[in-house]
Amino acid sequence: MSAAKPTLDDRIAAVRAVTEAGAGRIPSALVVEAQALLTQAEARRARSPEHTVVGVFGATGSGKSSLVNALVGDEVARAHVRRPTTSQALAVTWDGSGAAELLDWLDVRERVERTQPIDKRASKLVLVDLPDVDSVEAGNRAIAERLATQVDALIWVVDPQKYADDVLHAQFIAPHARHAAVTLVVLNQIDLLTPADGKAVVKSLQSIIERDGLPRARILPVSARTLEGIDALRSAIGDLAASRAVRDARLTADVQTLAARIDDPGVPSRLDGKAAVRLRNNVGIAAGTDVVAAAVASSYRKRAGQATGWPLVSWISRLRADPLTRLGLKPVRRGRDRGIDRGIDPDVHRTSMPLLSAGAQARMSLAVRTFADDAGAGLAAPWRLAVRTAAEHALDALPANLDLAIARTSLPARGSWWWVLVGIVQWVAIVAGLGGALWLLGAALLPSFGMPALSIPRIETGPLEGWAVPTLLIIAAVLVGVLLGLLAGALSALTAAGRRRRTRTRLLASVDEVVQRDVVGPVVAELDRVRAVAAALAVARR
Ligand SMILES: Nc1nc2c(ncn2[C@@H]2O[C@H](COP(=O)(O)OP(=O)(O)OP(=O)(O)O)[C@@H](O)[C@H]2O)c(=O)[nH]1
Ligand SMILES: [Mg+2]
Repeated sequence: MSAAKPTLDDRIAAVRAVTEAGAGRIPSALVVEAQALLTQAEARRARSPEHTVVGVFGATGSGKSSLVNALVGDEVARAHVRRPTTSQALAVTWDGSGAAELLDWLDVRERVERTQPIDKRASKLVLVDLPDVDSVEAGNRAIAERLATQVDALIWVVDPQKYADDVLHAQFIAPHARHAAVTLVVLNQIDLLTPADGKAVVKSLQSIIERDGLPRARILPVSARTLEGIDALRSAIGDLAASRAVRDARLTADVQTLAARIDDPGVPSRLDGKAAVRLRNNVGIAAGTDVVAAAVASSYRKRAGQATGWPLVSWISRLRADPLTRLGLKPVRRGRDRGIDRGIDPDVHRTSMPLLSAGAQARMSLAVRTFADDAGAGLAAPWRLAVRTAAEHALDALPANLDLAIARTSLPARGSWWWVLVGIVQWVAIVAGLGGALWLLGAALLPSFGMPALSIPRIETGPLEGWAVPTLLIIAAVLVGVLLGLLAGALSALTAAGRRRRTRTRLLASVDEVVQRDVVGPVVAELDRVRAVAAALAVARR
């Protein structure tokens, strides 16, 4: 950990970050408390930062009001044997009207002003006498409890009879243990004890206070009646008033206490690239990337067959619908370029791929949930849930978005340059074959119509010696047609396989874009939130 402690400003900023990034993930009651604390911190810091408000708290009859009078050296507060006596907070100031706004905010109406500070460093002190914290009067208790959360420093006043009172310690002193640095514990009425008893009570009180969680809190034995120990108390209050850190210490402790009550979100595991690739592949399969890739390949083979097959039979395959058209991915003619048109109005041009089957839908959900759960492993339950929700949120729109992405992907559906060549050769062969046939037919039939006979030349040398040229023409035409058909078929199968791979790659890239935007992005954002909250909590707690 770095050496420098965070400033109060850092801590307040951290709490703000926690409430903002943690909303919906941190129990809302805690968020509300944090917001209230921020409001309070801002309010206190905006008012008289040079004043130190010290509140005098304790059970009824412990002598709070008497103590305030003893400190001030004047009867400013009403002390009485009647219980409870004080029912309103009373502030003593030594600073004219300087603290008025602060006292308005504290809602302390009764105010008295004196000119002689109780300690030379205490001119900016605001000493507040309070009603009893454990009062039978609910109103008294409420005032004391409220001010205990607002004052900069606390003085707990106990007396020899009730110094060990359980309720006082458990319900009032212990909950403010975090404020030990700005807390004084005063054992009043020591005039009622022998010096030896006084020592024993201080010792006993010390151990109780330690148990309350304030091991270093100072215990000051005093008597408001005989004024024993009052100077030491004045000087201790002077220490508090002189320290600029006191006001910050109180708010710092409040921030620390609150931050400690907020559960750690946990440490997000690093999102590994393989998980995103698995997600993309599974979502891609569910969305039909393989189906489209297969359709691109078979569309290519079909059109290649039409263009390069033996023309006398290849027309038959025209009767079959193009596999891409069947998916709503239409190969369109643009100039000489046969390809899938890009930038078709996406609202009009949708693929007519069947809506996701139940199986595909299940596969997609499983892929998304697995990804989210892997990403959220290591997080506390509410954060794991938030990661899952972020990913699941995408599931509603995912099929439509993927459909659109697939429809918009430019597919390698163009024909090949060699189709035309092969097509021309096929037709030349047909014409040559037909020529040979007509030749033979003419030679056979013309004499019977009284026309001059057609001569039929024959090959005179070589292995084909004796074969009639028209016959050879026919045989060559058929051979060329069949062989060329076979060759073109093999070539188109090879090309189609390549197209299939390329289609798959392109579609997966499109799917990846959607998956990154709809699923990975929100999950990463949630993990960033976790890190932000964890870091802010660490600052607020330190
Ligand atoms: N012997 C003795 N009596 C004290 C001392 N301090 C206060 N008393 C008496 O204790 C009684 C209660 O004193 P208060 O000052 O009114 O007590 P408080 O804590 O302000 O009481 P509430 O306002 O009711 O909460 C009074 O009768 C005081 O005279 C002290 O140091 N020694
Ligand atoms: Mg009183």
